[in-house]
Amino acid sequence: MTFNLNDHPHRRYNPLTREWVLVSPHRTKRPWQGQTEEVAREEQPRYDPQCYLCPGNARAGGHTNPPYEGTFVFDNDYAALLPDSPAGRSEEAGLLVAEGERGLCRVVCFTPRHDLTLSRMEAAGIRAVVDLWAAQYEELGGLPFVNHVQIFENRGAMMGASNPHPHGQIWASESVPNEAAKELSAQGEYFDARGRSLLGDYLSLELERAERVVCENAHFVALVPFWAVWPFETLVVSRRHVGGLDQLEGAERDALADLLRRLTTLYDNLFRVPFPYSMGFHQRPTDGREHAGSHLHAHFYPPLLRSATVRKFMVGFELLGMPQRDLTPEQAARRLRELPARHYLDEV
Ligand code: H2U
Ligand code: ZN
Repeated sequence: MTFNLNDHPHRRYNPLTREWVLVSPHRTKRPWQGQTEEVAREEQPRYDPQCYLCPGNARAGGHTNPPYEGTFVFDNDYAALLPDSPAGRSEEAGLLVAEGERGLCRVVCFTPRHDLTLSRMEAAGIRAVVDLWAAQYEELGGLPFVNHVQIFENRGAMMGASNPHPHGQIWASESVPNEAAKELSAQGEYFDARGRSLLGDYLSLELERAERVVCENAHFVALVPFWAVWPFETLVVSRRHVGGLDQLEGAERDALADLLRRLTTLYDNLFRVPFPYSMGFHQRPTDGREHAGSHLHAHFYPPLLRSATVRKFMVGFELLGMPQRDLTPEQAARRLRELPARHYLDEV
């Protein structure tokens, strides 16, 4: 028997995090009698008087949202990081180590419409969100104590989103968080050794092979990475090697908006439900250093596995050993790629 990736258990290397994922393609047909999930399918109203994100409504702590008409950003009323907390460090025997961490948390409303999602917004509306993300990255990253800006969206109750109103979060911190730090050091070492972007080279390979590409346009590509952990995980990569959203030209920002709309539409169409996920951007740190190897990208981590009711869990071997998947990244990419481009809710 000769080893092949479609039939035999193997592990795949993630050059961004330098970690491995176990792939067990022979196992996709196993039965499921465990927990099933409920994805909310009911239609939302355009305005919800109970929603703390809708225009004009009350939030926690006595704040009232303005009657905003486009995007809207505010300081998180329950921020995990605070700008004025004291600096400091404690250490005992190299085993009890702690450091003060300053920062800021914000909430971003994508649109005043309570009933929309990125997948169902107009391209111009998503472009406004891209512009806001870029401006926030610059503003927060420009603060002297902020060295990293994490922009993300939790979508769907299954992923911990507290509200269906289309929104995301931004956490700006003093230190570079673990996931970003791992990817940054791998990209930096690759760039120092070869003078090229790790993700740029990876993207060229994927475009040549095409089997893991989901959708693309003139400036961005969405693909299921060779080392994906989540069943329908994707990576969105800019064709041009830039370090952050702030460095994107107008046409590239439009292209990112287009790609986000198309990708999230494919996701919704997969099981014909508002597809839950956590997504977020990795950009260069804002510590004033160059970070020449850092290449702008977004990760989408969706939990659903084979239907709207069966999700992947990260337990057992995955918690104690390493992540594992059954469906191959190639199968996942093909399924997403072959879905209709039109959103299922817009069918006539
Ligand atoms: P999530 O849906 O991803 O949890 O984001 C919503 C955020 O909104 C959450 O972090 C904040 C929560 O702290 N929030 C406010 O800032 N004000 C409120 O009145 C309610 C929720
Ligand atoms: Zn709302």
